[in-house]
Amino acid sequence: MLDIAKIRADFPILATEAYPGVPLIYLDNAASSQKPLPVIQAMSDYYQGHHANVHRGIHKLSEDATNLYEGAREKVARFINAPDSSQIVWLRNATEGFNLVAYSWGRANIQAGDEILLTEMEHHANLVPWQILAEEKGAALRFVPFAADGTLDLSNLGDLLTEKTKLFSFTAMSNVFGTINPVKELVEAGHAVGAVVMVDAAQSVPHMPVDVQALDCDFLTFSGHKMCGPTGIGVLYGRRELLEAMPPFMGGGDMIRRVHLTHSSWNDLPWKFEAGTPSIVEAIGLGTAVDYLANLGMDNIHAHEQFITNYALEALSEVTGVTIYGPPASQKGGVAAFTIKGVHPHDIAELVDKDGIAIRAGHHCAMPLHKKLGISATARASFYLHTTTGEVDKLVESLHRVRQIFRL
Ligand code: C6P
Repeated sequence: MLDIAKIRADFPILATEAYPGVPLIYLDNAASSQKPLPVIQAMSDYYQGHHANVHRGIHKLSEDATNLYEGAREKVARFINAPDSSQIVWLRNATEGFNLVAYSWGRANIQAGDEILLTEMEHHANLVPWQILAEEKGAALRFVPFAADGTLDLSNLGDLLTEKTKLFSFTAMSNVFGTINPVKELVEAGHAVGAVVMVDAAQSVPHMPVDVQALDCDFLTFSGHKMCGPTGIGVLYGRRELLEAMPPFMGGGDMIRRVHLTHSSWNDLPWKFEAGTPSIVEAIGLGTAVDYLANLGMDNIHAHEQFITNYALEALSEVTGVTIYGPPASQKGGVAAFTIKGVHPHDIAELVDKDGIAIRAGHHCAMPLHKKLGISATARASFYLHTTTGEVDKLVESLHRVRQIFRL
């Protein structure tokens, strides 16, 4: 069990006010999480006492910075049980993970007539890079549909996954439905037809234990800012043989071994994919964030979020005219996307904001998902390790007021 009051004291922003006299209630954790003091402190300490460029300096400060930066990579490798930290590539965010794989692996391996299998519940980050690749190469995109309850309909998976499928990429957890997908089963199905399998872990690594060796996936990507870390840092995990065979994504300093005027050779993994001065303090901040989360226990965090989600789904369902999207709490992470009959989701978000409650409204970068539901937008409350039932109660009270304002 987590000590939620103690955890909340670690997040300075949770004690602030959205408006004078109106305490902040932050229920937009799926968009970006808030940062605990140890992360803020580690980043401040680094700038106050250790900053220099990494991998370049002969001086002590640069060595210190390099050790902190590479030490953070090792922490992240341990956090997702990667076999080796050289398989952890630093990026800006999960979006860059898909773009890196699409440009580097995709351009070398996808040909006309090949198929790329995705699902209908993907975030744009796991759609658009493959659309660009498929168009360039003359490959086809296929989609695993979702059922009315927001879970994947796997009944036709055998027809969708064929020897033509070169890549299967899907989300471990939907950022709209909250559905937790059967990742291991899907990886096995992809491998059975010889496909390379990529996992969008942007909403899973921050919220539940993830073990890349147990999942046996080929690529997995996530963002630091959704898991108590800073913005500007993300991670691509890759299977060693694949990363080694892939050409670089971007060229420049640090990613090379030798440079001649007309050609160059590449650095070892993971630096082959890290051109230019990297996000040093951000990597260090993420290293501290994974220490913070691991110390609390990802199982405990997941259990707390399931408890809150269960509570929230029950409480929200009592609001007249509400529709909640996605499966029951037992099958989903800490996300509740909903609409209220007669009120646009943007109006819901704007009105609850007056009560200090931050939720998101819109398509949540999942336009095709909303199109299939026949709606343009949902309101979405999303929870994290510090969310309380009291905060959910405030949201529900505020939604009753929204209905009154609209005279419903
Ligand atoms: N979803 C949300 O409010 P970036 O922007 O690269 O850090 O993460 C992209 C991304 C990829 N996959 C999933 C499942 C995601 O949820 C996200 C980010 C945020 O739902 C911002 S749009």
